[in-house]
Amino acid sequence: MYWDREYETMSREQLRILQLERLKLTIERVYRNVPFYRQRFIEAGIKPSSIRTLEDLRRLPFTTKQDLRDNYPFGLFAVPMSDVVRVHASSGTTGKPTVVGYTQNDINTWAELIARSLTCAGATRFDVVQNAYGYGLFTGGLGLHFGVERLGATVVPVSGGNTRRQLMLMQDFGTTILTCTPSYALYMAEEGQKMGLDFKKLPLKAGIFGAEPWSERMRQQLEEKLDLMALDIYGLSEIMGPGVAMECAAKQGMHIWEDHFIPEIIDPATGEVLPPGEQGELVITTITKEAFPLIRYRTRDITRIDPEPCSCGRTHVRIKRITGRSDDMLIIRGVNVFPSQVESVLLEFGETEPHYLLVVDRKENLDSLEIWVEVAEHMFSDTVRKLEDLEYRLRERIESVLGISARVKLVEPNTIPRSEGKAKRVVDRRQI
Ligand code: ADP
Ligand code: K
Ligand code: ZN
Repeated sequence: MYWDREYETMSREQLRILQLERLKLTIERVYRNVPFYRQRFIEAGIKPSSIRTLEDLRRLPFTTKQDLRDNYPFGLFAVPMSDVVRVHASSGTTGKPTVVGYTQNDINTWAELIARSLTCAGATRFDVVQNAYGYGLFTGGLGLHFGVERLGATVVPVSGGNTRRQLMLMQDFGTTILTCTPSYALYMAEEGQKMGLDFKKLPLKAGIFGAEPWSERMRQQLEEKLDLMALDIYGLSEIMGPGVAMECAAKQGMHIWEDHFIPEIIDPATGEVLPPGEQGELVITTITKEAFPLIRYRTRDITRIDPEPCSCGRTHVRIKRITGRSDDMLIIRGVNVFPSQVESVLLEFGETEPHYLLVVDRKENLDSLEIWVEVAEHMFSDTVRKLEDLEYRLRERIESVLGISARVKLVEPNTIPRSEGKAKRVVDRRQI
């Protein structure tokens, strides 16, 4: 029932003692090894010895995605590169990704936390886990992968896409647990239905879905169509990757693994820490990471903390479903997309007007992205060939910068509605 009973059910009192001990070590480590943090702490008049209680955490400055970008690629690493055994990366805001690193101990911790998370879904070494999160620089695929192996279950590293093959393997290998984005799971369910597949006859028992926001309505649909228990998993590369928090069978929010992470909820406008239970931006401090510790990292994810004891017996607090973002990041097919990335591509080309619009939609549970771009009048009087050529080049470039495919639609000047205040760059038609 638990992967790590001692830590998962530790008393709140003991947990706080452990957190403080680990926090102090982390603060000492970053002060010693990361010039960025030493500088920040000195500016704030803080020495490692100033941190005496958990409440003292509030005195430390936040770390933001911008700080990661300013220190691209390895500037915030707290160990020499010879101790870094892996890097991952996720979208940055201007085309440069956010790079994160792991020591061997970090990889071990991650595998442990995934094994813990899988156990929340009832997984054991007898399970066959079809891992349809993307493999590669993104943390989803490899993150889950190592945890499944740690648990001793069988991992099928199929990665995302190729739905027919997914469905074939699911039947042939007797997949019992499916891991992917919730929208892709729904898409698979519907493709399966079309092919006449009866999911009730398959041994599927749980789905571990995350990397994008979803809803209770989607949970119901997934559970009905796939005939499994659908659970939410949360994470972000900066903090570790998937498995920072995981829902248990009580389905009342995701236990955030507090022996490794300290969560806070702040008012995104003022930075004030909010009282327990209030909704705001999630801020996380890592307290065991070696290669890439983060102090008070602003996730930009909006949620709230539920401190009530859970019926499963785990003592770690739960975060509720992520209801939105406090920045303009979009999540399309699980991939983080910033409108400013599209803008930077358009600037590179110089053949377009500075007016563009991202139209995001979801058809048959598959996200689509269409980018409308205004081009100069004369482009339309030129040969069609020229327009098609520009469309093609833009599409290729956007695909390589965003990491997902998009349709590019070139439109005449003044087609895209102008707004008085802040330009409206996104139309999101998805309903989840
Ligand atoms: P991942 O590979 O886990 O998606 P990224 O770093 O690419 O990691 O993306 C992290 C972001 O994805 C989070 O900050 C959050 O906005 C979103 N995300 C991850 N898991 C969930 C979830 N279960 N529900 C809602 N959003 C999520
Ligand atoms: K994501
Ligand atoms: Zn629980």
